[in-house]
Amino acid sequence: MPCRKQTSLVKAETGNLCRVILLLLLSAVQCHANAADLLGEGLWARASPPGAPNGVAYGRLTNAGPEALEIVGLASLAARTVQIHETFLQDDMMRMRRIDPVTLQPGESVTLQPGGKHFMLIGISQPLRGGEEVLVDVSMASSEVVTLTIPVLPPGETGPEFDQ
Ligand SMILES: [Cu+2]
Repeated sequence: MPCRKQTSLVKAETGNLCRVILLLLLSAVQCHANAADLLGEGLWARASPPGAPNGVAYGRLTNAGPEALEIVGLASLAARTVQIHETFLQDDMMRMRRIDPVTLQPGESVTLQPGGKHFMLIGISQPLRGGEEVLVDVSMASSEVVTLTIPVLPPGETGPEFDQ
């Protein structure tokens, strides 16, 4: 609710015009797309087999705020490149392709789960081990960044399933 807090501050400062304008500017920046409005649920990463070049992670991302959020970039110290992929069938082969940037309207979610969309951690710097965590920075078009903390599950374990 940071937008509402800013609005009430503006009202309290009506005696000082400069202050009001400054607060309005701050309020406009914060309300445009509050990074905290991106909610990650049921996040998990697969433990990677020895020697695997890439890792994969899942979970649900929801825009819990009042403005559209555009995810324009992903990054992690754990991998050279992070992308959001979808899986599709072509000529009887499962293939994947990059789908970010992704725009989420207010209340909209994107669900990443095995067999479908996923975070692709390309060029992992070391194997993803169960019990560890991967941090993924998600950049918005507003240039705000949300850091997702993604636990790595032990081999063979999977995270929660979501209805699509
Ligand atoms: Cu992929």
